[in-house]
This record gives sequence, C-alpha cells and structure tokens, in this order.
Amino acid sequence: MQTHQKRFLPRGSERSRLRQESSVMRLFVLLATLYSGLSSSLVLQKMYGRITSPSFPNVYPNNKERIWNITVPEGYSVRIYFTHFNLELSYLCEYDYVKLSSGGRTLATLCGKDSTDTEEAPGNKTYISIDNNLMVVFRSDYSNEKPFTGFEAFYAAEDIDECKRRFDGEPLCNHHCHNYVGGYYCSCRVGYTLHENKRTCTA
Ligand SMILES: [Ca+2]
Ligand SMILES: [Ca+2]
Repeated sequence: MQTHQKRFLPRGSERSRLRQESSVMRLFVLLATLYSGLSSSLVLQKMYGRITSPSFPNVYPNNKERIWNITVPEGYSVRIYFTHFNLELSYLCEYDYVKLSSGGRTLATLCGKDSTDTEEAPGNKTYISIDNNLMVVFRSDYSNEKPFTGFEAFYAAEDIDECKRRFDGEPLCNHHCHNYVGGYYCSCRVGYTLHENKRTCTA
C-alpha cells in the first residue's frame, strides 16, 4: 500500500486528501489490530529478565503492539537498559515506539536509533521505575521504509534506598535510617524510643 506517502508532503487540497486517507488507513489498521488480536500483553514477575521486539533479531513486523507489565516485590524498583535499539524514526515517535511508564507517569517514549532534538533513543541510558511496576509498550504502525530490527532490553529488580527518600518533605526516619535489600528500618539515639509508626523517636 502507498507507503511512500508517509513522508510525502504535497501542498493544499492534495495534502489534506492524503491526510484524510492516512487517518482512514490508521483507523482501519487499528480496527484490524483489535480484531485479529495482534496486540498481546505479558505479566512478568521475575527479579530479572530480557525482553525483545517481536521477531528479534530479525525485522519487526508492522501493526504490532506488545505490552510487558514487569512487577517486582515492594521495596524494589525496576531498572531497565537497552543493548540494541533500532526503530523507525518519526516526529515525536508517533509511528513506531517503545514507551516506558511507571507510577502513572511516562518515563520515556523512544524511537529511532540515536537521540535527536525532538526524539529520544535510549543509547546507554538506564531507566528506573517510580514504584515496583514498570510497563513497557512496543508499537509499530502500518509501514516501514527500511528494515528495522527493533530492540533488546534487560531489566532487574533493584533495592530502593528508602533512606535517601523523603516523606512529606522529611527524612523517612527522624534519627537513624538503615537501608537493606528489600526494605529499611529506623532506630533512635540513646534515651529515645521508636514511635509505633516505626519512623519517629520520642524521649
Ligand atoms: Ca513503522
Ligand atoms: Ca531498601
């Protein structure tokens, strides 16, 4: 189908006709995707793992959506980095992308091979979830002008250092804070006892 039109920008009415055609095409593709079950979702609960685009290391197919919900135990966050990344580049990554989100926020929307002024590619960067969940979404649109090989990423649970965090603007423990893998605890100076909230010390 008329894939060459993707970056073809003619003037005037021809342009709006093409835009209309393109949005009809996108709607069609969306419906086709919904009906044929090309979208799939996976729940991952291991402490570490590897995820890749469909068909990796070969070229990824068009019209694919894949979602990974990575969940690690409370007290941990998820760190993820990419060892391979090559997606179709488009303005603001609207065609093909990998989206990372956590705690109801988008951490990054990634596309291309290298970062540009307006689009981000991961490079050597690592991303850390806000809570103990990280959602990764891969999506490809209806065409590619060149073959793109997609991505390979590795993730691992990482201890949250609660002692570096703050609670209502205050340190989590008001005397001593002790971080350990998977949790933390507070203790008090001599002569003080720990309140039952496990955080504050009283004389
Ligand atoms: Ca594409
Ligand atoms: Ca900890």
